[in-house]
Amino acid sequence: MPANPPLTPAQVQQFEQDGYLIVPKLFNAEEMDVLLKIAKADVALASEANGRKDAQGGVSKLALRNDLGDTVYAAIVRAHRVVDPMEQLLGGEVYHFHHKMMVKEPYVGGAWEWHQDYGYWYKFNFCLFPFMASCMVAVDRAHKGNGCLQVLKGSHLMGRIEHGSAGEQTGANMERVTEAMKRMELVYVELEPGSACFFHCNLLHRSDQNRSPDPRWSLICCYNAARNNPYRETGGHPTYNHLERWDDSKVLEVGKRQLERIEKERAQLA
Ligand SMILES: O=C(O)CCC(=O)C(=O)O
Repeated sequence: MPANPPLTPAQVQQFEQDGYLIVPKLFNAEEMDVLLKIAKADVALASEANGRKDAQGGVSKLALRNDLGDTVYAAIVRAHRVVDPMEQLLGGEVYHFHHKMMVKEPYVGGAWEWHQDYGYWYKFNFCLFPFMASCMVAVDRAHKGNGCLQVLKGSHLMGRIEHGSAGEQTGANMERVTEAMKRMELVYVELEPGSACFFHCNLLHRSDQNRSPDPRWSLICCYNAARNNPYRETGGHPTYNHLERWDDSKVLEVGKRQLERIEKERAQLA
């Protein structure tokens, strides 16, 4: 598979200015189809996907993993087309911090409060610098109606804002967020399946409940710069570990193999 061209200087500049960059069609329809089939069949996903209730009773489910095995998730995390742009945007070698499948089911999928990822990664994961970013890959079409990601354009330039201490979903200091909202544009990151949004760890973001009949599944791959190794072991996300990169073609190759294994296991149980 021919390698994706590097990001252009204009794309890098856009990320630096806005705090995020959308890359359409980073993955193709067949790859997203395989990923979705695996995610749906994934027993581990069902047991790991814990629900987080939002203030209105909606439930945001996610399956978070710190490890990389012989799976389609790992093939995406390791793919040149994700890692290479990430290294361009973060200015050097990156390693895998974790990845998570975000599941917002029709009508019940929950909201996420305004936050910066670095609000948590600073506090709970002991990373000194905000040299961290995520790549959100839309598995289903993400739109305003099914609770797509919302970002405050340019808000990463504010630096880190205080966050509550009780874990995730405690959110960023709302006094700051309210002022930021008066000054910066709120953007609904609507994505077609396979398209991706790279976003900076200090970008303020949130999402609404899914009130639509459409599911909204997305895979978020998070990276830390190698030069930003946490200064303490956290028991949470990993410290620096060289990330082996795989050819982009591995997404389908590994994904199809995983799907075959799942189908074989199902047939044995039937
Ligand atoms: O999936 C979403 O809507 C939000 C996810 C998010 O905020 C996060 O993973 O930090």
